Amino acid sequence: MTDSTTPDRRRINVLIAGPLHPDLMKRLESDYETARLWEQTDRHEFLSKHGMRFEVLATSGAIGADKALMESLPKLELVASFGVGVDPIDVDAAKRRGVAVTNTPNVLNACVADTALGLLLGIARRIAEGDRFVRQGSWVAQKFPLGTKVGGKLCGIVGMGGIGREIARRVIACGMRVAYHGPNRKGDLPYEYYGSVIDLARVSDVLILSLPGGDSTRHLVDRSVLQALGPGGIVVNVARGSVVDEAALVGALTSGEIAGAGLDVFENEPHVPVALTKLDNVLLTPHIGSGTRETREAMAQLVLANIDAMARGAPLLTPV
Ligand code: 8YV
Repeated sequence: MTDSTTPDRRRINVLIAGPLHPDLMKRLESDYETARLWEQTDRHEFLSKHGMRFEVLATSGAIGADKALMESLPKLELVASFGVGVDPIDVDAAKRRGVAVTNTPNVLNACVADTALGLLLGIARRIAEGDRFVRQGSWVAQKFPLGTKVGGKLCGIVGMGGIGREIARRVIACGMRVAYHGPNRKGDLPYEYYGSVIDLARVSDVLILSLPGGDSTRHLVDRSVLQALGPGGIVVNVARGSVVDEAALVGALTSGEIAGAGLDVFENEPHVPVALTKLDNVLLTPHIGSGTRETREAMAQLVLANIDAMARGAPLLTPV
């Protein structure tokens, strides 16, 4: 409901940084004055001519928003991002300027956790490998090698936020035990806490990564962590490619220093090291963690709700 004191939603100008979810784009373009930044032939000229207009920058965890872009928008009040991870957004620069940043937490927890469980079972039970085996007609001539039971094993979760908690519930349903690492011990959780990732890796059979990306977590999982996990160990990454030293991971998978990996994220997406594509003990997905129709729709709604709140002068729903 609007009254004479609340700003007219149509007067909010939204700069769309790159291609977003189709329904989100449709709603933004019907409800607000918008422009598509990525379609401008001369981005620099466009920003110097029209940068003054925009109060909102709509972006995503894949597209981001750097300091230079935000500086070219002098009236910017809100960076509304589609996705929970804000690592490609210069949040500090935004905050210094008094620009709010919103993301889309929680609505994607279940689907990202489902993806992690799928990758774990896919590797432990050799599901994609079995699919290739059947399709190639190998079944008639050979026995398929045995997999690994996950029940009874210890699942180390790195990053016990909303997604980590959902992963814990799922692996417990499979009979696994859970321990975790993160910046803080969570008083409400019964799982064992480890203050360092290497100590967690040492006791874990499986390491699932569900922590934020960014400078502070870059290459947190390095060669020493992979060695600590050991030759029976499985790594599952649904966080960011940057949290793993990818070269060390390829080395550990090739040499048998760890048993396998299920990877939804990579250091240089959409490029994946060729060496990974050659390995049978690796399951690769194209950053599909939150990629269901239902969850992407919920994320789009949350982006819109944040922009709408800003336009009405109401509190933001999910500020970072
Ligand atoms: C999205 C993600 O696919 O939420 C995140 O941080 O990585 C994914 O859910 C991505 O952000 C959308 O661009």
